[in-house]
Amino acid sequence: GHRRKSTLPGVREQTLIAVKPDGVQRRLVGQIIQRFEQRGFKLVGMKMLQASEDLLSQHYSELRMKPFYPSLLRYMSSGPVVVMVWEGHNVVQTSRTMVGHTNPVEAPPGTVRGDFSIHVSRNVVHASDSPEGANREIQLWFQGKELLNWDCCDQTSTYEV
Ligand code: IDP
Repeated sequence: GHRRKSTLPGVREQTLIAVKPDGVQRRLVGQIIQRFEQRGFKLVGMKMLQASEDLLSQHYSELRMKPFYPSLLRYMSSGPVVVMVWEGHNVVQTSRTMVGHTNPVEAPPGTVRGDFSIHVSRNVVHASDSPEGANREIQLWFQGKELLNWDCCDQTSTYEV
């Protein structure tokens, strides 16, 4: 019979993608959204905000002992960011590949960082690095009601359902 929901494992996986203040300043928001749309992922949440140091210290808690941590928080709170939740099969791993290495020197052309950035301190975009990290970050940045559960009309062209 007709099944509305896909049965493929991992199709409901979600990740947090953020256009950092340098990406917003440089008007790269549209191009970054376009890459995730054209790949086939589904946007389920998005907002623009200027992040507080408190939020950022929770987001980057694992980096608090790094020498670049104070300047990282200053940079990330310097202006608006656009945070998004993208959903789809293997979205965490695939979006890390699309974003490229943390240091743009190591990020190949075709990746967001490899196409739009030069230096690790201004690398344009954030992408969660594991499904567990993604869930933690999504809960930190979004309230449950800000995430939409909707059916994309091209579902059967994106997945074998
Ligand atoms: P990721 O963003 O690729 O997951 P992380 O190691 O989690 O990389 O670092 C978080 C962010 O901290 C990086 O995206 C970058 O903005 C910044 N960062 C990492 N390493 C350095 C550094 O050596 N100098 C300055 N900033 C750094």
